[in-house]
Amino acid sequence: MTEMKMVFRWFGHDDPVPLKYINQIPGMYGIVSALYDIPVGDVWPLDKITKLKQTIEEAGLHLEIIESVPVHEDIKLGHPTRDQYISNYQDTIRNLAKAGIKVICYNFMPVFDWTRTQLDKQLPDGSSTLVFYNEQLEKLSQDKNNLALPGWDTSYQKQELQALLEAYQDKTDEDLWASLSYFLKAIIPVAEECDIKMAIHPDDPPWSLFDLPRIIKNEQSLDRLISIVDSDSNGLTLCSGSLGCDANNDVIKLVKKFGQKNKIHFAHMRNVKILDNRDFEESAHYSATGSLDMSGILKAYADSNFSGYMRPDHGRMIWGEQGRAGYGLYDRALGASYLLGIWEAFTKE
Ligand SMILES: [Mn+2]
Repeated sequence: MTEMKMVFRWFGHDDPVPLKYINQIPGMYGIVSALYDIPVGDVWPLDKITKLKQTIEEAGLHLEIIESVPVHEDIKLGHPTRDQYISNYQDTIRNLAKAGIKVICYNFMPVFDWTRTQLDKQLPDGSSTLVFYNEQLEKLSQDKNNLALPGWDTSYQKQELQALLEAYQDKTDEDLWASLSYFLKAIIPVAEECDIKMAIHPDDPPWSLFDLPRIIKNEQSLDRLISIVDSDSNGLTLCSGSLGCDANNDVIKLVKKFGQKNKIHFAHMRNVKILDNRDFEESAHYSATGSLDMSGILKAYADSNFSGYMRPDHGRMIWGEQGRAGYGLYDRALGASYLLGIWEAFTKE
């Protein structure tokens, strides 16, 4: 029986968390990372992928999974230029396979691939976390010409962002589905050939923002996604925190259903505290601190003999740690240990 592999997200040499510290977390199998200096849409060069893998292996960890290979906006918009970008994406898949990569996480969210309204909300215990408050969102989006979202302020030039938002103005959810379908029909056969599993990340949060179309948000959309191309290579990153901040999504049910079908290649484990009015706060992994039944979710994975990759998703900032919001060492390490402890209890022969 192959076993679940626990991995930790690492952002490369700029990441304040050293690889050797990650390797000291008990039970840590590997790293999930990406090449962060390649412009979106370009082919990832094999030598750079190999170098990243070497760096990680020298620290005693594996690199078998990538998060993410970003999808160029022209592909999502269905522009004629998409064919070149898709061809580049196919070459990136081939290069990643040559370096021994097994799973590629990606998403299909227009413009912003995650949205929070504050990244350092102080909790009563002195830790800080990422939150989504609709009252803050309204303030942030009052002036659509000056949209400045926490975490996105340096990703786009103002005019570039404006042009992009305009390009999506008349795009519907069905248009985005058509673009996703076109993309999958082109890349899944290549992924199959290379024995790579594609794993789409759900929208975060799983509803539309700023009138942008958003389509990967619930059970029906996951059903529709896997029906576009029937292949083991066309699968999911099941993010408990992204799907779980919509109380209508039953994460345990989703894991059971798509786990049985062998469609979940990557499990993101994160707890979230759902508040009124669709507000939410990211909480510690421990079930009682949020709204999700984390051991129930792990039980569903264990029952489906899950043998893919799992990572503790975001963590709070605790013990005075400074760093990348959501991606400190301490709280994610606690999360990994908590998850591995429950996993052992469910799976030990
Ligand atoms: Mn996630």
